[in-house]
Amino acid sequence: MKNFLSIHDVEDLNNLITGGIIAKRNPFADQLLGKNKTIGLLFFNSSLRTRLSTQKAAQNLGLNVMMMNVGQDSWGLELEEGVVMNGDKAEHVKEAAAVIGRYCDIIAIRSFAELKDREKDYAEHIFQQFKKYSGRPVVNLESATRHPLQSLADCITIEEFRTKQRPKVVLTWLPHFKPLPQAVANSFCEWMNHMDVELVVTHPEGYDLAPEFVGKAQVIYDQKKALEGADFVYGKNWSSYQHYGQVLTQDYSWMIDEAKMALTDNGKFMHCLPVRRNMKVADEILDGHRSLVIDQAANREWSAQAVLKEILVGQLEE
Ligand code: AN0
Ligand code: CP
Repeated sequence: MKNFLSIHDVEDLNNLITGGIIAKRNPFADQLLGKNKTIGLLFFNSSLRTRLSTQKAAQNLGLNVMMMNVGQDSWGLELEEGVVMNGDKAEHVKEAAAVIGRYCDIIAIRSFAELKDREKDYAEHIFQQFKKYSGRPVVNLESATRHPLQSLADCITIEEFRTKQRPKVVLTWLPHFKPLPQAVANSFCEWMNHMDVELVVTHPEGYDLAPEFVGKAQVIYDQKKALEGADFVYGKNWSSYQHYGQVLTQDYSWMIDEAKMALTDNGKFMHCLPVRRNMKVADEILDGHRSLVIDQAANREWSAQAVLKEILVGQLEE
């Protein structure tokens, strides 16, 4: 593997999932693979899981880790090409990426959607710039449109907890008053489309995700109908894609509680975290036997380790 920006960089999904499960059983089997190499973790936005699990995975592989909150620890980065830099950004991404590329063997980046200009967000400009100007492999720690390390951890979790060959997986929109990106939902759909599952997506009208991510999933606007017989219920809020970045409704009747989960087939509840309790999901679910959210978060370490291992192996073969 060269870069890890989306599922399109994955050669064999089953191998990658197995790689995560093997890393979980024996975390230090490859502790010499990253020796004398350095990974840079660049955060343009907040993080708990991504930051700690990626650092841990890198350390398990023997990598040195450098971490930076871009714009807070460092200079603010200008991303537009050809502009007169007389604003608040002191450094251009062209120099910054090239310099970081000299210090690091792998560069991992978190940069959320701004939710103002859909075309701009969906072009994933900053990831392309870092790829181009650093000359190093780039790993997506959540971009404007995708969160592939989360999706891989979700695949590992479903693989571990499924009781059927072809489980029913329902992605449900949850209420929130703030506009959140579509990245986690997009990515989850994209990866589930490559798994042997029956995928259903449910949300209020106006919240349809981009068709290229929905793929062959069935879209049902009636949440209760969608939940019937589900084995896994994956909750996430996202803002509108059509009316880009807008909160069209804050319909709190979309919250997941035990009455909703009772419609499932002994279904498990999944969420990438962080989650707002009793607004998106009731305490009784998060504190009960149905919740897989901590197992999912734990699997972030193994998804990151599987991906970093493939990139390091790829560098050895160059
Ligand atoms: C982010 C999002 O929705 O994309 C990160 C999730 C992993 N969530 C929030 O901003 C609350
Ligand atoms: N799920 C996830 O990516 O969490 P953080 O935003 O805390 O990294």
